[in-house]
Amino acid sequence: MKAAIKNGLTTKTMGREIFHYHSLESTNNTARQLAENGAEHGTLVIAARQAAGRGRGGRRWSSPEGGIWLSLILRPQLLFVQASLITLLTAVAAAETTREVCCFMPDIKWPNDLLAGGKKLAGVLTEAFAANDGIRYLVVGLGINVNIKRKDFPPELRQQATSILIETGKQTDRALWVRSFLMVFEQLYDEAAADGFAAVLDRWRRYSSTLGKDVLVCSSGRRIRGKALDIDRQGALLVETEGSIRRFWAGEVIFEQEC
Ligand code: BT5
Repeated sequence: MKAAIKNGLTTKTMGREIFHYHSLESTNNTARQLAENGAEHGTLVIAARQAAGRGRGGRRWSSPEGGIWLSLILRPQLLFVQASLITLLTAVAAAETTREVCCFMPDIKWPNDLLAGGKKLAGVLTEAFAANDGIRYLVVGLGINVNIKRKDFPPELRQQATSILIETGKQTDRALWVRSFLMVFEQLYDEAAADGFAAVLDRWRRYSSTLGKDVLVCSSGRRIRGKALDIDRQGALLVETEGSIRRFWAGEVIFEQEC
C-alpha cells in the first residue's frame, strides 16, 4: 500500500513520509504520538482497519477492512480558532478526489460529513494541539467508506451509512484514491496558506447540502430552529433564527437527527 501510494506521488510535503499499519486503535492517536516525537508537516498515517476509530465528542467510528482510514500531521501557521477551516478544506479535498477517481460527487454537510443520497459516506475529525493561542500541530483524520458492502457495517449503521461501492457498484483502487487526495489536499492547502481560505470556502459552498436548509441546532443544551444561511470567514455556520443571525462553531452544533 505504501509503495503503491508513493508511486507517482508528486507532492512536496503531503505523504512524503508514510506510516502504514494493518491495524491500529486510531490513526489520529498514532499521528499524535508521532507529532509529539517531531514528525514532519505532511506525515501520513494510514491503517487498513481501526479497532477504536473515533468520531467527534467521543463517538465511535466504525472502521472495517475496505475503507480508507487516515490522518495527516500538519504544522500550520494558524490561530487556534482557525482549525475548523482545515476541516472544511479536508471535506472539499475528499469530495473532489472522489469526483476525480470514482466519477461520483458526494455533497458536504457542515462541518465534517460527506453524504451520498443523504447517507454518511465519510467524516473528518480535526484535533488541534495548542501553544498559547496558536497551533503547535494539527491532526486531521479522515475516514471514507470505499470498498465496503452494506453487510460489513454494524447493523445500527446500515440505514444511515453508505460507501463508494454501494453508490457506484464499483471497487475503487484505494492507493490511487489516497495519492490523488494528497495531491488535491496539498494544492488547496498551499493556496490557502498563500492567499487565505476564500477559494476553499467558495468551493465548500458549491458542494454544500446544508446552506439554504432549515436546520435544528442543538447548542449548550438548547434546541434552536433556523435557516442555515452561509459560513463565515472562519468556517462558522450562520443561522437565521427569530429575525437575528447567530453564529455556531462545529463543536456546539448537532443537527436534528443526532440530538
Ligand atoms: C466523524 O465524527 O464523522 C469523524 C470521523 C473521523 C474518522 C477518522 S478515521 C481516521 C481517523 N482516526 C480516527 O480515530 N478517526 C478519524 P462524527 O461527526 O462524530 O460522526 C460519528 C457518527 O457517525 C457515529 O456516531 C455514527 O453514527 C456514524 N458512523 C460511525 N462510523 C461510521 C462509518 N464508517 N460510516 C458512516 N457513519 C459512521
